[in-house]
Amino acid sequence: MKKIVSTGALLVLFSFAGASMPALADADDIVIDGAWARASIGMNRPGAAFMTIRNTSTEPVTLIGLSTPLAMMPAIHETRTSADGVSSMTPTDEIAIAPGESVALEPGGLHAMLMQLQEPMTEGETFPLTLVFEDGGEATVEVPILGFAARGPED
Ligand SMILES: [Cu+2]
Repeated sequence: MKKIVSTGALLVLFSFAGASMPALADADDIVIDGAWARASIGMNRPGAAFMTIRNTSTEPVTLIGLSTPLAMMPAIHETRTSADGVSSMTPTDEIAIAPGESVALEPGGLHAMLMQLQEPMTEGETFPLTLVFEDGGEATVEVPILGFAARGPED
């Protein structure tokens, strides 16, 4: 996991000012495990990324968005399969994660949909994906791109 955003200095300022500001969710509170994505066939179809997001803080956090230089329109989606076996994807505006809990983004469920790819997703490469939280905190993970047929993260 790569820590890019740190709000530590900011928090010190707030505490000196005596503001009763809750701690921002940041790379220290959010642990991202097992991130992976599948290689794409060209750029016309969206890609998808998967991971487990763990909230190690004592406050609930809410994931509200994604950003990555790889895709113009990244979004959180959920795949649902109806009783008659038809799967469909719907955008999910937010994912609340309770203190100490984790949420799995995995094939057939929640996933990071990467729409409008800016370049093909090539096996063996990685790309940064930033998770944006409701309180303004962010956590960035470097996502490895696995093969077309990958079904889970590499060990
Ligand atoms: Cu999707």
